[in-house]
Order: sequence, then structure tokens, then C-alpha cells
Amino acid sequence: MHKARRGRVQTSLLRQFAALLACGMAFPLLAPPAAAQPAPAAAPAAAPAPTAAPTVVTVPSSVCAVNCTFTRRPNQPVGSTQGDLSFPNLRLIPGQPIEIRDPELATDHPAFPGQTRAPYRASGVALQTTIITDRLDLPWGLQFLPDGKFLVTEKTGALRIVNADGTISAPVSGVPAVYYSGQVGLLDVALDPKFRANHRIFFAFMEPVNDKDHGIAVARATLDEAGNSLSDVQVIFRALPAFAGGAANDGGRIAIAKDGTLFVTVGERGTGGQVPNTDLGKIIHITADGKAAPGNPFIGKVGMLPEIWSIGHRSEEGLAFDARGRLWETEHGPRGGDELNLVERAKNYGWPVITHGKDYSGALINGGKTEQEGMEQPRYYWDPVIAPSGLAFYNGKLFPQWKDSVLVGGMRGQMLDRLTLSKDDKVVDEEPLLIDLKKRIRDVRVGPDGAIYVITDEAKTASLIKVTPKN
Ligand SMILES: [Ca+2]
Repeated sequence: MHKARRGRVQTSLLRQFAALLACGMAFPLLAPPAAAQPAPAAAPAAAPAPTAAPTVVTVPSSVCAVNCTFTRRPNQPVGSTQGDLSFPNLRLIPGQPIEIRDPELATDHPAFPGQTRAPYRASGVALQTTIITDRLDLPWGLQFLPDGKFLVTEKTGALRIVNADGTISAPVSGVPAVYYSGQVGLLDVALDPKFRANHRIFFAFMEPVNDKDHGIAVARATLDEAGNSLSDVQVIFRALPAFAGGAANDGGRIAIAKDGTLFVTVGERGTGGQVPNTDLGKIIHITADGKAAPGNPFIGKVGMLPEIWSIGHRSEEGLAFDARGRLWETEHGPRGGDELNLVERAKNYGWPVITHGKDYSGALINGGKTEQEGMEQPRYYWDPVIAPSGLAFYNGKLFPQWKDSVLVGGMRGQMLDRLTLSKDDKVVDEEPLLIDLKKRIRDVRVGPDGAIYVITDEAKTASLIKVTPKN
């Protein structure tokens, strides 16, 4: 386990610049600050606040020998985004893309046919939606307990058990202190594959490590459902480095592999995803004890943290395995660059060296570069963005037409987006579901009963909704 210790602050500008150059990261000093992602529905756009200056962050000396400082770009204040961010006026004509707005960046282009704006296909499945509760407060992660109950995190710091009849428990006791601000707080929750026997859960949250700094952490605990409490709570992993600010682009999604190891997303928090000796902008792979998982690609490499699995991510809010056991993620990109990625060992997903779209300020990112040798292309990107959160592959029995479909929660897009993949992992059609709800969808999961469950994103009045075929 890493201790989030603060190292000595090194403030030499020359040294910072050398460090960034070494990481291929010089341009953020020249580029405008990255934007915050869309605010929760409860936080309406306010007048833009003054933009803060970039800050220098130091990686703890316990893990870093060289290039230990980097510059973190401030997040733009909520409400400062520009461009066409209205609710999409979708075009539902079979064979045509659903998106009719112009691309955000006129010079952008897909790297291969079908990488964006896949044709609409109506699967013709009538849906029944059942609201189990509409009294959740900024829920973020959803899981199914074996007895038909639900386990839900709320960003403000509460873990709750929702009964099938919609009644909601008091906050489960024993959750550690959570730093809640903007897009961060108590984030995803996951059940141990042997939960029925060991009642163990894992959860990700923004942890206040002192009165100023905070970082993404993963804890494990034993859940006593009857007692509505956690015991044996242990923080097993702390992303490095912790620092002040950065309440956007934080990741916090967990997916547990069949072997019981955890993949966890850690967002870039304004640093870009390329700084090697940090967990920021990475997907990490750890054991149930929080140690680097055996076989990780960067074990023993100087300057790389051993828990890192993949790099170059921005703000990964969806993470799931497909039926073949392959790992996929969705991430919030810049304006016009939200992504669906197939996540593979040691690969670099590009941010912010290459990306589709442009900065929320309207500025080009790295000159508008969209491709580079050695960096992965997203399997799909949304332009304009849908702000994807939550990702699932349909593998239940209630919707046989949707076997292996990709289900993506859209927050800004206010939809459950269903994508069909070809055998070579290209998106061949797109069908926006639940658009009549006009709700920001935060998480999506397929239940053990084959129904699809989504949670929405409001404060106090967010819903847990069950989706089944309409008979
Ligand atoms: Ca990317």
C-alpha cells in the first residue's frame, strides 16, 4: 500500500519544464486550461468564476526519483463551457446518424469509418420503466445485493441500501470521511466476486488526506446488511499524488475481474494522463489487498508506478468487462471527444497528446492532433459530447435482441445509449434509449434478473429505474 506522503516542493520552473518535456507534456503550459465536465443537475450553471493559475504538484519522494514535479492545469469553473451544449435534438431515421449538430472541430475526422456518428437502428423493443425510488441524492454507483436489494453510493458520502419496494436505508455506518465537491465524493462501489460468502465490498472515493489535499482512494469493508453497517474498513489503495483542487476529471469507477483483482479508473485531474510517475489519468490494476497485481506491465520500470495498467486517460466514468472478459471504458473527453475504449495492457490512450474535439474554451489541443503512432484510437467517440457515465454489456435474458450490446449512460446526452459492436469491435449502430425521461443517467447495470437498471443524477430526487420489455 502506498502512503500518500507529501514530498518536498520543487519549484524550479526550468525543472518543471524539463519534466514535462520528458513526458511529452510541454504543451499544457501553452494550452488553455481544461474544462470541467458538466455539473450535476443540482448545480445549475453560474457566472464563470475567474480561472485559477496552474499549480505545481510534487509526486511523493517515496515513489519518485526523477521528474517529480508537474504542472496541473486548473479546472475551468462550472458553467464556463461554451458552444452548443443544449439537449440534443436527435434525428431518429434508420440508417442515419442520430446527431445532426455540426462537429465541434471542423477539421476533425474519424480515424476509421464508423468511429463516430454510427447509423441509427431501431431495435423495435418497447420498454417498461419502473421507478423504484426517486429519492436518491446525487447517486453515483449501483450494485445488486443477493437478496434483491440494491447498494447505492451517493456522492455526498452516503452508502445506502435500497429495498425492492423503494425504501431507502439510513446511511450505512462506517464509511470513512469523504471529500465531496463538484464531481467528486463517494464514487463507485463493487461487490467481491465471493460476496455471498464474505460480504466484502470495495468502494472508491475522494479521500481527504489532510486539511488541504485529497486523492482517489479505494477501500474494502465487510457489509452487515441487517446491521446497516461496515466493519473491517481498510483503505487499500491511495492514488498518487493527492493534492488540493481538481474536483473534476477524477475517475473513480471499479471493475472486478474474475480472478478477484480490481481495475480502477483514476482521472487526470488536470495533469494530462501522460505523467508516468503518477496514477493520474491511468487505469490501475490491484489485488484485493491494494498491491500492484502480478503481471502488471510496468512493474520494475523506474519512474512508473507498478499498479498502472494503461495510461493517457482523461476522466473515465465507465468501466466494464464484455462477455469475452475484455475490459472497456468510457471517458469524458474534451468538447467533441468523449470516448469508448477497449482497454489493453500497457497501452496509451492518448490524452492530451491526441484527442478528437477541442478544449472547452474553443482552443485546439496540441494543434488539433488526432492520431499518433503508438497511441490508441477510441473504438467510438461522441461529437458533440454526451458525457458518458456508467458502462455495461448486455448479457441478460430479457432482451435477447440486445445480446452483447454496449449500454452507456449519457448525462449531458440524457439517454441510455445502446451501441452494437461488430466482430472487429467497430460500432455499427446506435440507438438512444430512455430519451423521453430527459434525465442525466449516471450509472447503468444489468441485474441478475436480466432487467437493466439505471440511476439518474439529481440532488435529492434522483431515480433508480428498472427497465424491462413492455408486454
Ligand atoms: Ca483517447
